[in-house]
Amino acid sequence: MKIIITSDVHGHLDRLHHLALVHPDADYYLDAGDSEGTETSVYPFLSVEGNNDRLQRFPKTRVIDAHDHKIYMTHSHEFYPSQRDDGLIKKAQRLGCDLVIYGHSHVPDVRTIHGVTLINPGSLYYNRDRSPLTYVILTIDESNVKIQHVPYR
Ligand SMILES: [Mn+2]
Repeated sequence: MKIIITSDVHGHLDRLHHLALVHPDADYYLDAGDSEGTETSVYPFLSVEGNNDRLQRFPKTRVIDAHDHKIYMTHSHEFYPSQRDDGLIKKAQRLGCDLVIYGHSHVPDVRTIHGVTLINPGSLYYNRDRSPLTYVILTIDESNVKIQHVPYR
């Protein structure tokens, strides 16, 4: 199973459409919010509501089944930065999810804490740590979860 993950596109919807063209074989296209688009204009991506999404109310969270894994996706702006990890992990555990996709920080991240893997793809608009624009290719097969941060362009 192949899943393309983006976040914080902030209106550059052409970049989402470009990634969908580059990866036509993905099973899911997931966006962690602040697309500033609409459900139609971000298609084929499924997005969640970020603090800058004003055109349309996206769902605040999504839970996606992926093989033997379960993904919890949220933009995460409701958490104070210092409490974000804890909050995301507790919510994921309550929902029975072992993978979390979050955005908002504009910093690429992947860490596993208490059996829950937190994934932030970074932003397709700008990354606060000045790293290149990034997205994630998540590959899930029988026994393996692979998380690759990929530079955009
Ligand atoms: Mn945000």
